[in-house]
Amino acid sequence: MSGGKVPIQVTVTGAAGQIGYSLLFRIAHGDMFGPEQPVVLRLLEIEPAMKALEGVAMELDDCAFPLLAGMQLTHKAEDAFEGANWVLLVGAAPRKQGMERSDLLNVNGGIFGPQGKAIAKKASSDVRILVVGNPCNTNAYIARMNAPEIPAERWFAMTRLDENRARAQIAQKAKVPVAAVTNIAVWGNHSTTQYPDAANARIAGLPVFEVISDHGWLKGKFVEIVQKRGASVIEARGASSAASAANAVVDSVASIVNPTPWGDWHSVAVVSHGEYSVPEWLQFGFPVRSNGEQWEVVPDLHHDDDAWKRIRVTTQELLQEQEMVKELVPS
Ligand code: NAX
Repeated sequence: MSGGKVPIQVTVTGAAGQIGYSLLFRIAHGDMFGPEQPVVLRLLEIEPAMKALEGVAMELDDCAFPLLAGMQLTHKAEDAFEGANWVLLVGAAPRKQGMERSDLLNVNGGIFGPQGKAIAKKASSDVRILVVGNPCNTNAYIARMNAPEIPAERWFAMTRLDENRARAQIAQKAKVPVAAVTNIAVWGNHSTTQYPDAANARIAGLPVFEVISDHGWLKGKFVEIVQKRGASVIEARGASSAASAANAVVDSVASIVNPTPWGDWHSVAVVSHGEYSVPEWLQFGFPVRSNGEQWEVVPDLHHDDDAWKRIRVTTQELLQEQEMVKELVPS
């Protein structure tokens, strides 16, 4: 039971979408902030989707979740962000046929710039934001740059689904339980240039390369499977990853607000302060550990030449994206 705790105000955008349909129920059940912590869900949708959102809210009511202390449904961004402690930016414009990456970036920039401003104006002074809507690294960069009042360290973009995908692949290859696989870092962009790093990962405390003898697989096929997993799910399911994405949102936030188990780390894209020679201000996927209040990029991990090459490729892609949206970012 909630034990008289003040509810956490959680804003979710794109709340009537497919990720929302899994995510809201997980949050209201207590999976994100724990079984003692009540939450208020502040749900933002575009106007045409409000009726669908009302249906989702009816289902949330019908779950009678003890931790769900209230819901607010709106199509007005400023109302949705009012007093928010956590903002989960899931809603985004989908990529349509024939759309270039630059078109997608510009359409979404039109959403994330104003949302950044509205968060800065309305959210709680301790607000933290996780961007899920794609292209999530650059959308986070756009929103963050439009909200200079909010410390840059409070902005996150989601690479956790990639981490979880990598964990499952390594566990299956090594024939061990997923819980034995730790220290997975996903470097760079949440895109097909991302670098899921098996070289620094561990199985029951041992380097993955000592446990899995097929190093060709670890350096080649494994990376490709993780990079293209989203497309494989679409091909099989006819729709993009939703429940697994919602699960990764829950994991991402829980890993930021709780101390990281000793020696481990998790993947999330954060503002670069030049770690591993990544240009400053990019929203870059790094291995991160948290003490529950603050986080840091895990320092001093070793990379071989191949890994550095991959990290440079994904960095280059993010720099190109940044260049494509420069008009959407105040100078
Ligand atoms: P859906 O298209 O099912 O839902 C998106 C919802 O956002 C829709 O209901 C739409 O009405 C709403 N929306 C659009 N513009 C909005 C705005 N300005 N304000 C509020 N709501 C708005 O997509 P879904 O499958 O839920 O995916 C959502 C986003 O997550 C997409 O951009 C998708 O690409 C991205 N993903 C990111 C992942 C990651 O790992 N970072 C993985 C999963 C997913 O692909």
